[in-house]
Amino acid sequence: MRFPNPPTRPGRWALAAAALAGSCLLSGCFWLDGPQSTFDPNGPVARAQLDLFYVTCWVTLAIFVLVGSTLAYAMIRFRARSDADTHAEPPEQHHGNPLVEVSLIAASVFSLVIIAIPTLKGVWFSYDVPEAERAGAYEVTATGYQWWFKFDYPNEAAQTTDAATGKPASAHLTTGNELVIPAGRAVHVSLRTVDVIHSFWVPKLAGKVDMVPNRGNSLWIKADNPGYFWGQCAEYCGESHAVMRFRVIALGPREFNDWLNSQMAPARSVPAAASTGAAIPKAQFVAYREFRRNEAGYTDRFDVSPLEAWRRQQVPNSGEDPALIAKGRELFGAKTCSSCHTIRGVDGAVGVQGPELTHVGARTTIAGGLLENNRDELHRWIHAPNEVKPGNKMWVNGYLLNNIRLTPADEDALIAFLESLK
Ligand code: HEC
Ligand SMILES: [Cu+2]
Repeated sequence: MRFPNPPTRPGRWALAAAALAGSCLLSGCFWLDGPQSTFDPNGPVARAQLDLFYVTCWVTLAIFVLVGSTLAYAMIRFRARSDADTHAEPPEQHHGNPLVEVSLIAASVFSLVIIAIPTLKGVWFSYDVPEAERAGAYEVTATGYQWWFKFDYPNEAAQTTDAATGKPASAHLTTGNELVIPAGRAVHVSLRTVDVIHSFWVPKLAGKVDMVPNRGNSLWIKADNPGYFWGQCAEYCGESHAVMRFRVIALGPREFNDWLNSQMAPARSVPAAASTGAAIPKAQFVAYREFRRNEAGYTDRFDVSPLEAWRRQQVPNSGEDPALIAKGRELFGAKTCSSCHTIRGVDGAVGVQGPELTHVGARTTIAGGLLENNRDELHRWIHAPNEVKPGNKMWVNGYLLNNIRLTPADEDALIAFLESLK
């Protein structure tokens, strides 16, 4: 039997392209500290998962090197060296070698066991807070909504007023889109959803766990140190899934307590006074730039040190205009914003369709972590939520259904009010 001529060798260009693609891939591996990188763990759960990843990686790398070098050896050693070789009869064929086969099976089983033991340990470890830390664990509940996260603190009371009687009452503390936790302490997070399946993922603290309707999943996280961590819904959940994000802010014990105390208080109320006029230059939004949908909005200042940005955000802004704020407070009811948003301490603002806004001014981001919480981005959001985040419920069930129309003056007032809610 004669063999046909071998196919032509891959061209030099193809080789060069493959080398280029390979080195691009490799160089990508050197930037491993991005805000959502799992290679830069900041807590024991994420670290355990990364260690497991490395075990798997090394075992498979060893297999790759073994198989790859055997293949390379066979290809080079037994290649056709001359035209006569190419057309020669194939050598005598063998079939089966019990020793080789049994040892290959044994080697595979061995590799799988090496991977399986730490995997099972890791599954157990990340499933629930370890026994030793359970007593001191902090409890929160995260609930997925299309397309934002609600965070409840079931053990923290928040001051509010009873809607029916107007008397002071208390509810548990609720926030949205930014989960503030104590650093250095295990936090047990119960996972819920009100609509479809979402997935809770803070890459630097722990792997993903799904939020499934009618199923009580949970996970635990622990931040080694105070820090600011990016989170993301990791299960496709509709139109704006890609921008369904959140933040986790871990604080030292004292700072965490201060934060809790300020959150429990009802919304900050700025005493009514005559307009200072100077606060907001009126034509501020005339030259408003166009954004593409889903385009994140952050200033450079924010990115450099988000935890510092978070701290700056806790303090009331200078140059507030009390009259403008008072007008915004009124518009919040008049424009039906209050039917979807709770602001403890503001009459009638008891809605629960949207994130709780009692202290929204003290958050660093809005709209599910898509936009930095500043005047421009607040404007961008309340001016045309649909242009920012397609299909979001504030637009569909609010602006469209309630026919909400805001004049530039309304927007100024609402923004001043929202920014005052520290
Ligand atoms: C139909 C219910 C509804 C109405 C009415 C409504 N909102 Fe919202 N709002 C939402 C929802 C839902 C979100 C979360 C959207 C998302 O991120 O996907 C939201 C988000 C927000 C946010 C960002 C909060 C955060 O932490 O991300 C602000 C600020 C806000 N709304 C202000 C307003 C104002 C001001 C009005 C009135 C002009 C208003 N909303 C009317 C439902 C509503
Ligand atoms: Cu989601």
